[in-house]
Formats: sequence, structure tokens, C-alpha cells
Amino acid sequence: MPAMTSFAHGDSLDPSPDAPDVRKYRTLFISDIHLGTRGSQAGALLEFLKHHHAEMIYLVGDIVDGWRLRSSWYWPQSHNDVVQKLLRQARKGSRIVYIPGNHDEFLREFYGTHFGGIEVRETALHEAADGKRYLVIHGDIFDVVVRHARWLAYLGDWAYEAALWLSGHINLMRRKLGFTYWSLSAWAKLRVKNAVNFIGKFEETLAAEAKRHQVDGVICGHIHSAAMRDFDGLTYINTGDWVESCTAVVEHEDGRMEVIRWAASSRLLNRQRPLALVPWRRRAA
Ligand SMILES: [Mn+2]
Repeated sequence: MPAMTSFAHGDSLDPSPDAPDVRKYRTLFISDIHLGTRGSQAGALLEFLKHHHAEMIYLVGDIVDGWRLRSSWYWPQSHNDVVQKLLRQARKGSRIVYIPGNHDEFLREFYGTHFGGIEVRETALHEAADGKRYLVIHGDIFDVVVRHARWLAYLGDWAYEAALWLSGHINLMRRKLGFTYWSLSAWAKLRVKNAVNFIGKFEETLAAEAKRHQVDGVICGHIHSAAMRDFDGLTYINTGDWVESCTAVVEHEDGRMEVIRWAASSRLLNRQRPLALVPWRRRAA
């Protein structure tokens, strides 16, 4: 294994999936990378991708931040490297499904198409190795439900459906009209007593959506808060983000789901130690 040091120095060579320092999973779920913004931890993600291999990868939205790119171009080499790495992985036979979020909604006009072997879809239904079925969705269209839950409950099912339909279209319209993106986090800080309250409501809403779809769980992103929780037998899983927390969700060969956090500080040079995986814990509010 002489190549270990070169990885740590940013060598762009891909280790083979069979290399001893590569962990293999059935499926990998990542979201909210926000390539094109200064906050994106593209370098950390690149290291992560070199050491975590999966036959199937879901990109669960906000991978590229089109809203920011429109106002000021920021595209360093590391951001390009992430894109290249994913395209290469697709070429080598991994199946990659890209589910656009609100920041990369320019891709929402391309549902059902492929680019470089990557499939663009609105949502996906993922069947895990243990037979459990998960709805995979970015989650931004539920912002409106979270914000207006009381009204929608009062007005009933049609209002709920209408709100979801509108949310799916509204940001696209805003973008075409040249407005800036409505910021969830800014709104949450202003309007909700605390972000934890908002996160809790979001999780509940998404779990309810899984129930509506008669599946076993939901895998989403959007709120930059990794989690794996049970709501009345429904599994809520959030992939987190690559801006602050550097988290991802993996499916093991037996169908077991796990949230993992990439700790950039633990270098990979010491092979005596396990890879830079640390037990994931919910961040303190
Ligand atoms: Mn989002």
C-alpha cells in the first residue's frame, strides 16, 4: 500500500474499490454539497469518495448551488474534481441517481434524462437489501407545509396537495423572474423560536410523507441536519450536508442504514487506526 501518502496530498488517482483502505457499501446517499459556494467542503468530500465505494449513489439535492453561481462565479479545482470523480464512478459502473434540490433546480427541467451516465429524477424509491422501501427526496417542497402546517390541516387534503404542487413550481418561477432564492435558514432564524423546533417539524412532515407513499421510510436532505429517527415505525433519515457537518448515509450489504461523519482531522496515514469514521452524534443545538 505505498500509495496511501499520495492520497493525502491530493493525488487525483482513484484507488481501486478493492483496495484495503476503501470501504464498500451497497448504497451511498449524499446531499447539500453546495458546489459553487465558498462554504462547500469539496476537498473533504473528495477524500471521502476515494475511501467509500458503492454500487449505487443517490445525490439527494443541492449538489451544485446554481443560485450562487448566477450572482458570482466561484468554481475552484476541488469542485471540479468532485464532479469528475462522480462522472468517473458512473463510467466505471456505479449507478448514480441525481435528485435535484432547490439550489440546483435548473436540473428540474431534465427529469428522466441522463448526463454522463447520471440519471436525473424528481424522487426515487429505493429498495434496501432487507426489503425495506424508502422514498428518496430532497425535501424543500415541504418547507411550505412546515411553515403553514396549522392552516393546511384546517383546510384539508386538497390544500396540502396544492401547497406541495405550488412549492414545486414556485422557486423555478422566482428564478426565471430573476428573484433571489428564498432562504430557509434565514427564515427559520427569524420566524421560528429556534431551529430545533423547525427541524423537528420538518422531520415529522417528511415521515408523514413516507406514510402517504406507503413506504417504510424517507431519505432526504435540505435542512443540513443529519439524523436517523423512528416515527411510529417509519424511518426518517437525513443525509446532512458537506458545508458544515460533512455527513453521509450508507446502506450496508444487509440493508442496515447508517449515518457517518467524515472527520477531516483524522488523517488516513495511520493504518493501525480505523478509517476516518467516527460515530455520528446529533449536533447539540
Ligand atoms: Mn435544499
